Amino acid sequence: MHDVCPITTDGEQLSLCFDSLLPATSDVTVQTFVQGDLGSSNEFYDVIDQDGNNLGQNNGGGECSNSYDQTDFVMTQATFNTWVATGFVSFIMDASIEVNPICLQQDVYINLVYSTR
Ligand SMILES: [Ca+2]
Ligand SMILES: [Ca+2]
Repeated sequence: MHDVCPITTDGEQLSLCFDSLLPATSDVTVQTFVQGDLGSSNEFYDVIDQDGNNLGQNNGGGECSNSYDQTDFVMTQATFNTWVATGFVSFIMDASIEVNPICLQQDVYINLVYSTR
């Protein structure tokens, strides 16, 4: 359950939106995956939730590595279900300005992992 979102400009903010989600019966693991221009300490993505909270960074992966680096965050069932009730759940993967579109494979995606019953 994910869309791959390519980065096309320096430091781009990539929006990832999920709809038609079932409410959670557990806390939710937000699995973020990144690949691309991420070889330096100043090259990373901030992960922003739809209330504008910064969940943390995914700064993993090598320079133009063609495999994804995964960083997980956890959000509470209650918060998640508040968002589901609005009809969608969205995140922003906010690239630092040092992340440039210079690699062959340079994109991000998010998986949401939780129980529904
Ligand atoms: Ca780099
Ligand atoms: Ca760079």
